[in-house]
Amino acid sequence: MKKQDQKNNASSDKITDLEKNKSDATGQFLTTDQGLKINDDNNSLKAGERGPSLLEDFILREKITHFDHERIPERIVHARGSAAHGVFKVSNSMAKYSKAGFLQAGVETPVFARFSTVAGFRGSTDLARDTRGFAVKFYTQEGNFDLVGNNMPVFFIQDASKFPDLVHAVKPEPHNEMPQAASAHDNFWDFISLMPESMHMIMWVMSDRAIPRSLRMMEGFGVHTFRFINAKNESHFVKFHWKPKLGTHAVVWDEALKISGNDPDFHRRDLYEAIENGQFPEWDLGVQIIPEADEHKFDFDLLDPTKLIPEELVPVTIIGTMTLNRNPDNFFAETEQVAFHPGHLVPGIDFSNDPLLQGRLFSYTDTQLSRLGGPNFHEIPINRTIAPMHNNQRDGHMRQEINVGRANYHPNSLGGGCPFQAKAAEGGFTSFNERVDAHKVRARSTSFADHFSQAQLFYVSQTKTEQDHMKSALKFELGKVETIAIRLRMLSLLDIIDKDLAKDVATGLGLKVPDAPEKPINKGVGADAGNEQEPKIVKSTAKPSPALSMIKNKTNSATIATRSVAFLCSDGVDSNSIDKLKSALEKEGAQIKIIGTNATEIKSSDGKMIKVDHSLNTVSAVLFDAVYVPSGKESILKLSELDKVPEFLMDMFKHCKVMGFSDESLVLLDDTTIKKKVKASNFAEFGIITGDDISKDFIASLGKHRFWNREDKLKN
Ligand code: HDE
Repeated sequence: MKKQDQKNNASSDKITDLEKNKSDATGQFLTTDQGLKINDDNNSLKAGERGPSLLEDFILREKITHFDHERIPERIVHARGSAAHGVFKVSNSMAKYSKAGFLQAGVETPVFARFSTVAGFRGSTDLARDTRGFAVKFYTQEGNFDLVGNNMPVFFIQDASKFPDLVHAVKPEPHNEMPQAASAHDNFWDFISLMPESMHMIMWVMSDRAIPRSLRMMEGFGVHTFRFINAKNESHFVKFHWKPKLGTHAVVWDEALKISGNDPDFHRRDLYEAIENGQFPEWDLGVQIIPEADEHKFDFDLLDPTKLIPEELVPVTIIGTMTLNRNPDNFFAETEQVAFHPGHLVPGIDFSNDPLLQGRLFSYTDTQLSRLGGPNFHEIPINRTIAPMHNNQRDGHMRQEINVGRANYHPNSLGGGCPFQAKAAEGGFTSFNERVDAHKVRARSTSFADHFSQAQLFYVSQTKTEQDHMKSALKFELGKVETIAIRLRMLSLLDIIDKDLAKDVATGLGLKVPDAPEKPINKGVGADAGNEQEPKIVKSTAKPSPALSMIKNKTNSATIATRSVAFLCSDGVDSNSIDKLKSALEKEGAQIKIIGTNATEIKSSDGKMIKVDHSLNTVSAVLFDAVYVPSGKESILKLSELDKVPEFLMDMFKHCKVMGFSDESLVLLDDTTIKKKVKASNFAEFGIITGDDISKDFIASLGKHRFWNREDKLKN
């Protein structure tokens, strides 16, 4: 099947709905916006060939005016995103818990998923250390349901009122607009060091979760507690989880920095190419289900978005699978104009009182008014529901719909009472009938006061390798902070989480953990007497949760599908040595990239012409998951003459990726320090696979993804 065919095969009710807005210029005349055929698109109208342009040139004016207005404001957060169409199919009916039509047995629902970084501008690098947005619009038969989540299950703050402060602090500093797409600066850490509630999220952001290998290899989380409501109007609390079929994987920081220079579109390209190649990314959607009666059973508050429920405590029940199978046709029309909103609900799902979620319910419509220019953004094709849509909302900027009839109010008799309200039995949405009996207060529940237990839980759940990466991340981030008092405040907070962590970071910064932290660390919330809280410092009794560690996580897939392997070659390469490993890897779904010393073709020792995917001088090791150097005397000699080859191999080694050599090509290691670090007899244990028949071992090693044992050998 041709790639293009695969792409076009992926259809759905939503794709059909979008068809009516598509425009294809193939075989058509060039026209103005008014449909007037244009005779000359290369020259403006002038008074004589060398004379001034004429104001009368309505064709030039139209073209330039449109161009002048091509940009809309980028999203204030999550500006840089990549998206794809797909389908969600239920494998396990939720009927017992939710009456939502799209959660019932066998139902298939079109979706549009957008992944994003948070802090960077639209043109910033994909590999910033940052949280990733994970937003999915389900075009259900009952209206749009948006699950607007992140790739981390908790958040920095507990109350919506702190969101503008958080975002101001993390964005480039206002006086000089630096740094771009980075949290490593004084403003961010100043704010964080005064907000102990952010400590759990900080542990996540300092972990490798913040530098994913691929958007296809990230978990997703709804973060807040939601409710499922069943046909009997019974409520269960739920937490949403997306589990990638390819496992959850990350890169290392040095790699992230280098990818940002080599290919700032690394994640966007990876998602796009996987879909174009027919290697459709998939995620299982699951929920942790908590009966209403268990609301207060936990030692944290279900409404507190800085807490997660360990999966070992409440397992994730899988509902079905999302497959992304089609790239957008037009980035602006779809990826840029899509408008998500946690308040886009369907019957069977409802909110909890999480104060962060409650604030979001206001923000998402409000922001679209300035970003998309008015109240009719629901009419933009990518946002349009495939369910019937009728109401008495009218007019406004750029209204597309031509509402017929006289009555634009309810109740009416002139329109026969239409459109009708729907009873619950007819699918009308009713909010969960929760009893609320309270005083109006500006306050935070004392059940939100423990900011450290789950930060500890996350830290102790990580392997030593992962903890080391977190320490390095903190040393990097705080090392960029110029104000010593901020660094010290952070060390005091880290000290509460883990003494060794704080000490190690302090040593890296050339400082000492303060004996007595500045008191109070934060005057808590609320300014009035009696309304203040000191953060509660709980002694750690955290039992590690293996699900929180990417390395320990048993469900992390060993598949090598879509992993990319660089074959370093030049003229004179032994084509057999390429073919053997190539066909074995391709059978497992891996991607082979021939990296040649020139940009087009190389000639093998037996005279075959081999197409080059990339020339060595346009790529770097960080863009691939593994390297293999095939046999061929002449090829190896040419490679040995290039300075880039040892650098390529050293990066592969440093980033703990699988390396394969034939007996002949192993000589290329002589120009690196690798043999000094690992004895040849131990190569296999360190992911260096050698010999003339390495397919089996190479594939098994690639399935382990990284050989972290190399990190002990590295000196930075
Ligand atoms: Fe958002 N967030 N957010 N957020 N958020 C936006 O809406 C906001 C929060 C998330 O691909 C904005 O359309 C407030 C948590 C994603 O288009 C804005 C608060 C989570 C996306 C906004 C939060 C998210 C956004 C900017 C605290 C994870 C990108 C543009 C009360 C559960 C969606 C836009 C896309 C985008 C506000 C906190 C996820 C300004 C006020 C927690 C994935 O409305």
